[in-house]
Order: sequence, then structure tokens, then C-alpha cells
Amino acid sequence: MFCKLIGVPLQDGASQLGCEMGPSALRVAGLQSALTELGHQVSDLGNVVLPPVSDITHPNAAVRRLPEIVAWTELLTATAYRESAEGMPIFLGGDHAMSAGIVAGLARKAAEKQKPLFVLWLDAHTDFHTLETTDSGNLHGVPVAYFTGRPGFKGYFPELTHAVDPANVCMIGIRSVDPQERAALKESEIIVNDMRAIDENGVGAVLRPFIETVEAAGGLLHVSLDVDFLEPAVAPAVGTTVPGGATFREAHLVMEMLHDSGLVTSLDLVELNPFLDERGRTATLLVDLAASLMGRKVLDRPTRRY
Ligand code: B3U
Ligand code: MN
Ligand code: MN
Repeated sequence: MFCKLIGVPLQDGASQLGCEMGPSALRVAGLQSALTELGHQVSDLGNVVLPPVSDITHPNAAVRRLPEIVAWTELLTATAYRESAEGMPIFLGGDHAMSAGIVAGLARKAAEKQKPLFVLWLDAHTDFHTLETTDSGNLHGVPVAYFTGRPGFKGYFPELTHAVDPANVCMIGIRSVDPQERAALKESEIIVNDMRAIDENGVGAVLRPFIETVEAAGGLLHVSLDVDFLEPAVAPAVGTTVPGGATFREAHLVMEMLHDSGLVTSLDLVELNPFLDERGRTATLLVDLAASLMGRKVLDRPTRRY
């Protein structure tokens, strides 16, 4: 596979500073060599650079850093559209606000290829706020609402040319949902698997039907991996830790199943805050998870099924 690493040093969507160092930490943790060792051709395109921003404001006074996030969204829509023409783009975050533009750009390219785009959202949070509903004002809480075409962005965020069908979005790991998100999700077709679904059924049983749906539709699949999908004890380098996350093995199993599916066409690794890490362990874990997604296996033969 031809992989392209694209650094997104964005931290304007999070409450704490530090995510801008995420791309560097993933590089230092050896992402490129881990993928090269698996036989992939890997090109590091460096970091994207934010153009000058406007001075736009929103009536919701809580909203933070709107001009910056609008500019990032515009830039990343164009970047994702361009880089998904061929090869597999891997976006190194950066906070989760980056996925607004990334998924919008991927959706535009998918429409051109006449294939439906599916999104697997691995996160503690649903990130389903609009500019009107967010209380914290941190815009890493809005990307899913934006790229699925919820109203409340018009006139502020770039015009969305191709929304992702909410029924094509599957969330896993959810355990922190604000009341406004909860109300909106009740009316939405987004597939939401909270931690209880994992506890009761196992993460494999939760993921398998979604993989089968993507396969049956002949779709493209973007995977968005937020560090806080993971249990903070194994992945401490994130500003918004929520206890009770996916274990080391659950996260690896997700990646291994995704690899076996052969369906993943793009990936983002988001919310890594190296300032909060412990001797690089979270960055290293993300690199190992990316390696599992890209084909690292314990054995060179199929795992025996019981
Ligand atoms: N829903 C909350 C918390 C949150 C969302 N995403 C993250 N945190 N990382 C909010 O601020 O919108
Ligand atoms: Mn998130
Ligand atoms: Mn999160």
C-alpha cells in the first residue's frame, strides 16, 4: 500500500494546549518505519500550514477559536480531497476538530468515485454538537455534526458539498454524551455503540456488522481514532480523559479486524497531547495500533477460530 503521512498541528479545537505536538510525537515514536517494515511504501508529506484567518464571530459567545477552525476546515477539506485521489492518507493530529474538514474532503472525493463513504468513529465522545449547542465552545466537539450535514454551520464553516449519510457513521467507545448531543442522536441514524455494548457483547461482535455493511455497499472507509477511545490507564496523553475506555486488546482487535476487512481507505490519529504523555507510551501505542491496522500480526498464518 502507498501511505501518505500528513501532519496536522492543530490545537485550537481543544481546551488544553499541546495537540500541535502530536504529529511530531507520532513521528518520533516511529510511525513511518513501523509501516515500512510491514512492506508499505510510506511518504511523509510533512505538516500542513494554516493560512491567515478571518475575524468571524458567532452569536454563541462560548464558541472558541472560530476563525482558526474555519480556516483549518477549509484547508483540510482541500487537502483530504487531493490526497485521497490515490494512496492511503494517514492524518496525524492534532485535535479532533481536524476531522470536520478531513471527512468533508474525503466525502467529496468519494462522490466523484461514485462510492459511498463510511466513517468509523472510535471515541469516548460523539462530537455531535453544532455551533449553537456547544457549551464548552471547544470545536473538537462538533466535527460529526458538520460532516453529516446537521444545520447550524451555514455562514460560518465552509459550505459542505457532500454530507456523509448519518447511517454510514458507526461510533464505538462512547461514554460521554452531552444532553444536546443525546437529543440530536435520538433523531439520527448514526450507529452509536456505547461502552456497555462492548462490555456485553465484545468489541468484535459490535464491529463485525458494520464491516459487513461497508463491504456489501462497496464503500470507502475512513477510521477516526481519538486517543480517548482508550482507557486512560493505557493512553494518558489526552486532555479529556474519560474512565472506562477500550482496553489495549480491544483496540488492537478493532485494528486487526479492520485490516482483515481490507476496506480502510484513510485514517486519522487524533487528540494526542504529548505534553500529557508518560515517556511516550501513548504515542507508541498509537503507532502500534496503526501498525495492527496496516497488517502487523503475531503469526504469519490465520488465527485459529474457535
Ligand atoms: N462534549 C464535550 C466534551 C468533549 C467532546 N470532545 C471532547 N471532549 N474531546 C464538549 O466539550 O463538547
Ligand atoms: Mn473526539
Ligand atoms: Mn473524545
